[in-house]
Amino acid sequence: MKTIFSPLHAGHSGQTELVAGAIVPGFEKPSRAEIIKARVEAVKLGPIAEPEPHDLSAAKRVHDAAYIDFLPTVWPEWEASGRGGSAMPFTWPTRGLRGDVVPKTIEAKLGFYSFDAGAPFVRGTWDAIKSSCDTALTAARLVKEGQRAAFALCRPPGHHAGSAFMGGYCFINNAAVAAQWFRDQGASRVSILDVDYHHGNGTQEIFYSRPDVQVINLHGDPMTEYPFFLGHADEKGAGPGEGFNINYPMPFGTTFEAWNASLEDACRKLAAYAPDVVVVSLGVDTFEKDPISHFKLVSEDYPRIGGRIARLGLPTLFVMEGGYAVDEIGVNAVGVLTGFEEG
Ligand code: SP5
Ligand code: ZN
Repeated sequence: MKTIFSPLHAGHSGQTELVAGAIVPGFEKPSRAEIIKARVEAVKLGPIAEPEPHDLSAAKRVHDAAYIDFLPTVWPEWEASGRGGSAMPFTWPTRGLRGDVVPKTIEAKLGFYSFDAGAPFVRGTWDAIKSSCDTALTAARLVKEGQRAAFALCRPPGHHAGSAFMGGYCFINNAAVAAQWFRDQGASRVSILDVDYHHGNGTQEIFYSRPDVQVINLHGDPMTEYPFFLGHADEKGAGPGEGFNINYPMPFGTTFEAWNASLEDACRKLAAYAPDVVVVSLGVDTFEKDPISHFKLVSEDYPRIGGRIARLGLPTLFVMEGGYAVDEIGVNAVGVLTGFEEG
């Protein structure tokens, strides 16, 4: 399958994040994408091409226009104000505060448009965000034009970004933008299968009331795992979307055997929905050595995941999400893709 990759991701570099009370180097770093790209080349998965630029109208189909228009202003405004480090918020309009008035000061605007401090900006961040979204849309077009599958090697990732919020290393929800683009191109139904370790809270929020995009998530139980405030099994969709959001929260220590039982159930529900296309939010932070996660998958498991997805027999867009065990990220992520091609 073809891979779409943009070198502009690399400008989103040197960010810091707040973990356990300390400002530390970001886990979501450029080497992640470079190592996956090197593995795509090493196993000869297929050609690698750069994304075509798109305007922001596709992103605005799933995100508030004001939120998207805010993103390119963050770094220039942060820098012009004399602030240093990475641009990130430290205050949020939580319950009881005014969430309907956009303040004027940059860190307050960041708080208004985020759910955590986990989506820091540096100088190259906006260009990386834009190129990551373009990567998903360019790969989506390959699938729309008849390829069985394509790999959007997106960085930064997207599944924690909601209609008007960033967080968790995510700014634009690349998978959601692609799913909506497929709908706008004539697909009747689209399924998003999110296998990242963390719940795709942004994706769920975007499509929660819609029957035309099925959202399925396999993830760490939000009672004990980030992002904590969404992803429970009783969240099944609202109104016309009821029944089209499916969550499989799992405990710390989950091994492939138990995880795969969830995948099997997910694939049965996905097949019953009979979508025209599948968008896979591909995170490999389920890996046993992931530094911020608590599942126990091993490298040999990833091709089996790809093989199961292939047996759905549907056009498939893979969109890169998380995975922080950098040494093995290429083997694991590309393992899913080679497993798909052999499946
Ligand atoms: C796309 C994606 O995978 N985003 C994940 C964002 C996770 N951010 C919260 C990280 C919390 C880490 N806490 C454990 C630190 C262990 N040293
Ligand atoms: Zn993740």
